[in-house]
Amino acid sequence: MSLPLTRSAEVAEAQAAGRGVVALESTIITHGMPWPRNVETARAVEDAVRAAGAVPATVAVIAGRIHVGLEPGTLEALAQTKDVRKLSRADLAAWVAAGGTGATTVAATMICARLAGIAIFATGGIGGVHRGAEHSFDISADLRELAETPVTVVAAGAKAILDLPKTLEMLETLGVPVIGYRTDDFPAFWSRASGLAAPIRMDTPAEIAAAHRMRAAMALPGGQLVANPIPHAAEIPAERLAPVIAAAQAEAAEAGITGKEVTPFLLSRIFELTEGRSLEANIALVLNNARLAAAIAAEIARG
Ligand code: PSU
Ligand code: MN
Repeated sequence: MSLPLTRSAEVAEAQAAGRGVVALESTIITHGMPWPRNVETARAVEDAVRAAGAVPATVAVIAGRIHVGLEPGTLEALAQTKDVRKLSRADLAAWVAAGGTGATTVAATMICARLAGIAIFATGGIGGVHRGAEHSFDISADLRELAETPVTVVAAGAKAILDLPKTLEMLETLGVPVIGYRTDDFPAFWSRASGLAAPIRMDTPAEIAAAHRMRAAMALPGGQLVANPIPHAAEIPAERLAPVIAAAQAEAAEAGITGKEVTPFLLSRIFELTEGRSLEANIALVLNNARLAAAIAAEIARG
């Protein structure tokens, strides 16, 4: 059976020429940010990757095909579509087989990146262990994917809506290298520091690329998580966010939100409660991650 996978012309040319390619997810567009900032951000992130010398490959499922690199019109249409399906590892294959359209999470984007031969992926924050997971068992499939799929993921740590100590423990259990980029502190998405130690520290894209290649040489399954702190100017101090997160969490519990609705619900409530400041920070950190991922991709392409 041949894989229903379509590369954009830009991605196909870059791969043929051995240039760096950076995968980008689409759930952040459809479920993580409101229209029209979502499509503006998606375009700005693609441009940031190009400006840094690599080629962007935004991933989504369109009418039963995995698209690696979206044409501008397709990106815009996806960003405007309401109730787009959020696809993770569990539903990706079933949805593609059924001819559906959907946005890929970190886990699903990693799978598609591997299928397309892309080693590096930039996003905002990965999913992780939710607060109260000891009762809800809500742990993102992103963590297991990092343990299985050999893609280096650049994120601003894990979203502060999560239980960060448990998320780090889980990553350690799964054997996922967590690399603080120019920091000893694991970043907390909207804030530069979580107060938790980053298990590994690296200060250059070349070191991250070398570790990526060494994992391949050792035939280790799984990827690396590069935790890149939000730029100083864009950060929201953790103390300011704590009550907002607590309020959003209480509302989610009150409303009985479960499963894949939890993360989008919390993000949109935090956006409303911070009067949009959380979104500005989110955009700044995604751009910052795209630039670093492009630099790592260029190093990996250099070989
Ligand atoms: N980071 C963001 N916005 C998002 C997400 C991450 O800034 O919307 C998405 C990613 O696609 C991530 C997903 O993979 O949330 C995690 O969802 P869950 O917790 O249901 O696994
Ligand atoms: Mn979940």
